[in-house]
Amino acid sequence: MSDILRTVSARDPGEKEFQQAVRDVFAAVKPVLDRHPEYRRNAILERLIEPERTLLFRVPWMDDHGQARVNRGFRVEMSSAIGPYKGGLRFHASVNLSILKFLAFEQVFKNALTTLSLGAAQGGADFDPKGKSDDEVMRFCQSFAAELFRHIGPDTDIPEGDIGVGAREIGYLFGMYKRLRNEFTGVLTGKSLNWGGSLVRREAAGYGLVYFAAEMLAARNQSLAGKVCLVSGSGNVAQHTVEKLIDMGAKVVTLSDSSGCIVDEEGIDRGKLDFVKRLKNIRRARIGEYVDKYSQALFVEKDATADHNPIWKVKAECAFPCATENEINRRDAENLVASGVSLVAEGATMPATSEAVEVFQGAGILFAPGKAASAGGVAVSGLEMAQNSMRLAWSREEVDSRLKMIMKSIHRTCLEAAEEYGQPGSYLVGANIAGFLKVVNAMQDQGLV
Ligand code: NDP
Ligand code: 2IT
Repeated sequence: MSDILRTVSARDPGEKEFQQAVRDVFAAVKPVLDRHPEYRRNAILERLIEPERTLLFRVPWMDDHGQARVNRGFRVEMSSAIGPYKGGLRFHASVNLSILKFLAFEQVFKNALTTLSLGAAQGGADFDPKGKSDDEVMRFCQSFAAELFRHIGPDTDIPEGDIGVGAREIGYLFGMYKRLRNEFTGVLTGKSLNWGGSLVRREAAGYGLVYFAAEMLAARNQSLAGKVCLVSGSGNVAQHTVEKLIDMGAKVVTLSDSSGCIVDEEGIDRGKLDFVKRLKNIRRARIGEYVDKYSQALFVEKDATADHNPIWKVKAECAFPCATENEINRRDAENLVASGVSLVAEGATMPATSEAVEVFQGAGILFAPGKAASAGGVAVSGLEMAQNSMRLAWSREEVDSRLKMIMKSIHRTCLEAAEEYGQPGSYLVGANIAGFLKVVNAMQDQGLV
């Protein structure tokens, strides 16, 4: 296995996020590799780390001042072993090939856990939607779709949103796809409800995360009721995590964005959450405005030079990181443990560094990796695809009950795989092994492709 890790760092030396994801997954699946020497002959690991196809393209667009601009667009089609390529599109200034390869690699195992037939991809652009007008966002999306359209399709590759891509962007991308192809198909998920979107898709990642955490606690005869919870981020996943935590009787005391975090010891109730939704989804403003409205709360500005994030020092019992990768480092993990947190469930993709995860394991914290705990989003994308193929729309109750069943099933699958491979109770090991086996078995069946 160390040969593979050396290959990754020699071939793609600058891709630190991708290397981190590969190292973490392969370390967790080591017991499977030991049992299956035949994987080596078939170059299973070598194939898993090489995307089936990587698209890199120019995205020219005109800003509101009549100035032409150029961004880089990407789509990393990682694996079609168990279904068509499926995964998000991220628009953020930090987007590069390493980040998209890591996200696409994680998506392989996450999608395998959903119980549905979904391959894996991830794409996006180094376009920063912050401060852009609606018209600029539309022109950018149209230019992006004018190239992406030739590579995607309802049975080939079905993108969805991720950071910086929500219903507005999916709408503009879909409009251009439809125009170029002259067909109305379920080629994108996360669509608005009146033209093919699924009920509960917007809520799915956050709701699913909370359903998963509730299962973890139920397995120990506990519940979320009355638990003090930390949530980071304030976008799609964070908002719906808070919403479901409130439903379950928990008390959420934090939120954040890239400018800092807010701490509200009284708890974020439904009214405050509605304010946050308007603030972030409509006005697209900064989280600090929360304290202008709710003056008992505290805003702590982000300090890029600090070695820790103050959000993870707030006293609580459960933590749900829902912003971005590597937002919890070793020091943050130690702070979480010291302040009494006993459950960490990842809503974001790889929010904890490898060192942070080691701290959680060492302290005996209940830890759920994002590929299991935040699989509810892509799972409901799969349900949106199913509804689109049938030209039907299921009720909210139908989709929500399927989501609950899927999260329960992922939870059970993780525990069974962990048990079988001698690490009972480890969601980290169980999630990686179960996802890995599903994909690798399909690869074995389909020959050397
Ligand atoms: P959104 O764009 O809706 O929200 C992202 C949030 O994270 C914002 O509050 C944003 O702050 C904050 N954020 C982004 N980058 C940084 C950064 N570098 N430092 C600090 N804060 C940051 O995205 P989502 O909620 O959709 O995605 C959040 C995470 O969840 C990602 O890791 C994504 O991969 C994962 N995920 C998403 C799913 C989905 O269906 N959308 C499903 C499963 C997982 P600001 O507003 O300042 O940019
Ligand atoms: O990280 C994720 O799972 C997503 N951004 C959602 C992907 C999808 O295709 O629904």
